Amino acid sequence: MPAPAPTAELTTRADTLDVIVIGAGMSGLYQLIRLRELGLRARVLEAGSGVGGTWYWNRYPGCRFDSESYSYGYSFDSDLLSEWSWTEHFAPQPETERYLNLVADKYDLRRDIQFSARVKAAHWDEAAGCWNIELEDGGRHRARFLITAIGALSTPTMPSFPGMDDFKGPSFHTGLWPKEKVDFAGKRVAVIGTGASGVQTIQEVAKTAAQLTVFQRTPNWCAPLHNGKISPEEMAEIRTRYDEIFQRCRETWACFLHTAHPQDTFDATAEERRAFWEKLYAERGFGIWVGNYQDILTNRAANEEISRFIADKIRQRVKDPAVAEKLIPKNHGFGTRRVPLETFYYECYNQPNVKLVDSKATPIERITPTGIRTSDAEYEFDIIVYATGFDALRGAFDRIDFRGANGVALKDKWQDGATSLVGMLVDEFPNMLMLVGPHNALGNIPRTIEFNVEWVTDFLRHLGERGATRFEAQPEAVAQWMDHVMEIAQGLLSMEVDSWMTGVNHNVAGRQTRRIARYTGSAPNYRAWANGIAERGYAGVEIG
Ligand code: N01
Repeated sequence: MPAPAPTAELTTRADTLDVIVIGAGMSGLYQLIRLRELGLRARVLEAGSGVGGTWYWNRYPGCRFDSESYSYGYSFDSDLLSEWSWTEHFAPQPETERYLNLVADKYDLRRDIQFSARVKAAHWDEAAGCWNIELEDGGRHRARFLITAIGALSTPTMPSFPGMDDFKGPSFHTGLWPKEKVDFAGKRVAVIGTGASGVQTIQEVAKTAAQLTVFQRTPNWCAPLHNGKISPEEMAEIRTRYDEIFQRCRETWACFLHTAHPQDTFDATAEERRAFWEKLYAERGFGIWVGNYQDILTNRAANEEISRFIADKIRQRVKDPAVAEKLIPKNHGFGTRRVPLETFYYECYNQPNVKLVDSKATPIERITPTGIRTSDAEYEFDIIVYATGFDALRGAFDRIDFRGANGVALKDKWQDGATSLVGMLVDEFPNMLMLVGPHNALGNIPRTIEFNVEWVTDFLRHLGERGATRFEAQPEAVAQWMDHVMEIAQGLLSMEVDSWMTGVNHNVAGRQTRRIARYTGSAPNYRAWANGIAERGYAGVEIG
């Protein structure tokens, strides 16, 4: 990977930039490209030593995305689409990191990125009409506009078991994985957590570890990924369909290739349902979750029916019935939390070197110098992996001291839940824009990233054409959007369940109550709302 660009010049520059972007992940990189096209002087501040964001930090074994690779990459550059080849239907992390480095090289982005620059504070200076940015290392910047590209799932969270610092072996959080290879061969390994990161880690570590013990507090409903290699011939064929692929992603509910089947569960006969579900279960990707009958996430009886189907699959795949029962979620229905996609995950529990511990029944009491003590046993480990998730959506914002007009702190403003206008603007925070902020349409995230970046770019162009120097979302427009966000989430079974999607993280103070933290309507609906603002001359945004 190319070395980071020298940054001394950037940190000592005293003049005011047009734009500061925080974060050099997928959104920050694309935003920088567009800002340059507008002729704006922009700098990206990145905490890591390389580009990639999620794909820079999450290097855990088996890490990959669950969107089809060819629906995940950038769509804006036809040369890039012609030149880049995905080698798997669901690319692993090293490939995606290479891809994002290629983009950084192709557009010579590194000269405007300051690496190892973690932003500590961003304060709006009303008199000067600009943002003052302070880095953890004391470096400072000033810019007229501030764009956050800090990710939705970018702030890893650790549990607070007593004795965590006493463990003598190495321990890692999946979201802060070291660059050096971690060798599990012949080791006794613990994995705590069974979300999407835990599942991917477990199925990989199980291949080589002498002994793998999985500490599961809440089982998740997992379904097969059905990954596979893409041959050069197949890639050539995929390239001819890129227009169609991206058009499909623009039309579907959550920007995936899959979208809900336009029929209710009980409008099909029992035989039709079974045949349909067998087909989805055997297909690649998220079809079983987002391509299912349209009512499985709103109709309780329908949800119970599909949950029974998946539970039977788990029972068929796990030999020990007691272990199978532990792996079947009992407190939430299928799809009401993020469905981890897996590759022989359930079969791991048939291996003699893999053990499942129900850490709700027998909670972890402490980490010891040599392992983990639960309420009923003492385990010895060489390596502990924390797959314990993220302070989602608001976490990255809380960790920077954002101060808007009259010194208002974003953290205080969002104490009872984030508020925004289309997930991109916040009232009282002038000249600040968020890429994939709270209440954005998530789903296949790069598609929303491209939409957000293009919306922000058009908005900045509009400001430039008007000679405007200040903008701020109007509280009435924020309230109207938030009413819509709340209303559209009514009746969703997922709103009855604790998960990062409902803003719950028991490892973070103030995150114990469920809130509507993301936009649960369709991506086309989200885009229509945001485009409507633009079409009405940025109605709801005060421009001066
Ligand atoms: O995090 P999670 P994740 N004691 O929050 C457990 C995206 N992603 O990193 O459920 C014991 O889902 C916790 O238990 P519980 C994707 O959107 C995408 O796995 O709270 N256990 C849970 O099992 C995903 O949804 C991809 O009871 C504790 C786990 O840790 C999101 O990132 C791959 C605990 C956390 O699961 C987050 O996934 C990976 C404690 N104190 C991630 N604290 C792909 O695209 C937490 N847990 C493939």
